[in-house]
Amino acid sequence: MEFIKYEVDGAVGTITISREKALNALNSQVLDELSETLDNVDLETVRCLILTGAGEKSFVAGADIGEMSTLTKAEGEAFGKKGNDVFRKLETFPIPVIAAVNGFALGGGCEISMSCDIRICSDNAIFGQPEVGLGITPGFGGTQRLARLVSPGMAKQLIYTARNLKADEAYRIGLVNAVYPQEELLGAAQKMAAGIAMNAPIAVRNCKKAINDGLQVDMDQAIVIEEKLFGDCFETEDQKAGMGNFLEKDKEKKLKVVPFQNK
Ligand code: DAK
Repeated sequence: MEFIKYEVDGAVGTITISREKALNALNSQVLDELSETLDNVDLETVRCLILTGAGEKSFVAGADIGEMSTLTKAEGEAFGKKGNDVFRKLETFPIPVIAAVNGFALGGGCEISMSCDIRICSDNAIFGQPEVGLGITPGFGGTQRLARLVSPGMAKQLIYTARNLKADEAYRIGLVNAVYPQEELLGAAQKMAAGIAMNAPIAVRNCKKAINDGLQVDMDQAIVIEEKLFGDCFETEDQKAGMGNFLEKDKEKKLKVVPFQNK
C-alpha cells in the first residue's frame, strides 16, 4: 500500500491516511487502498479502529481536486460512488471507528470523519464543507450526515456559506466529542479505543448496529431493532461471562476481556 498505513496494537487497529504531500487528499488510489484495508481487518482480534491522517497539519484536506478537475460527468459519478462505498463501509463496519482528526478536515475530509462513529480532534483541527465554492455540492454524504449530526439549520449554514470551523466551534456544535492538544490526540484515541475493546465485543457491535439502524426508522421500528439485537446477546459467551463475573463479585474478572465468539 502506498497511501494507507495499518497498524495493530492488541485489539486496536490504526489506519493512517498517508499522503502528506497533498495534505492526505483522497484520490482514487487512497479510496481503493482504504477499502482493501478495511476488507482485511481481522475481526476475530481487532475490536476498535482509529482513523487518522499522517503529519500534524491535516487529517484529510478533501477529495483530490486535481484528479476531480478533469472528470467527465460519468467519471465524476464513478468517483462519487467509489467514495460513497468506502464511506458506507466505514459507517457500517461491524466494530466502532474513532476518527482522530489531526488538522484539516475539509470537504471529503469532514465527510469521512462523519462516517466514523466518534470524532475527536486536535486543537488545530479545521472542519468545513467548502464545496459550493468549487461549484459542486458535498458529494460524500456531507449534506446528509452533517444535518443528522448537528442540526439541519447549522448544517445548512455551514454548507451554504462554505465557512470553516475551528476545533472549539466544532466541539460547541457537537461535531466532535473532545478537543486535545495535537501531541495528545492519538494517545487519547488509543485510550478510548482500548476502553471500548475491553467491553464485550458482541454487545458493542450490536450497540453500533442498533444505533445506526434505529436512526433510519421511526421509534416503533427502532425499538424492535433494539429488542432483536438485545436478544441476540443472550446465550453468547460475552453475556454469560459478563453477567457471571458480576454475580460472582469478581472485580478482577469483570475487567477482563471476554473472548469474542462469532457464534
Ligand atoms: N486536493 C488535492 N491537493 C490538495 C488538496 C486537495 N483537496 N488540498 C491540498 N492539496 C495540496 C496542495 O495542492 C499543495 O500541493 P503542492 O502545491 O505542494 O503540490 C499541498 O497539498 C499543500 O497545500 P497548500 O499549499 O494549499 O497548503 P496551505 O497550508 O496553504 O493550505 C488548505 C491548506 C487545506 C487550506 C488548502 O490546501 C486548501 O484549501 N485545500 C483544498 C481544501 C478543499 O477545498 N477541500 C475540499 C475539496 S472538495 C463527489 C464526492 C465528493 C467530493 C466531490 C465529488 N462526487 C459524488 C462526484 C468531495 C469534494 C471535496 O472534498
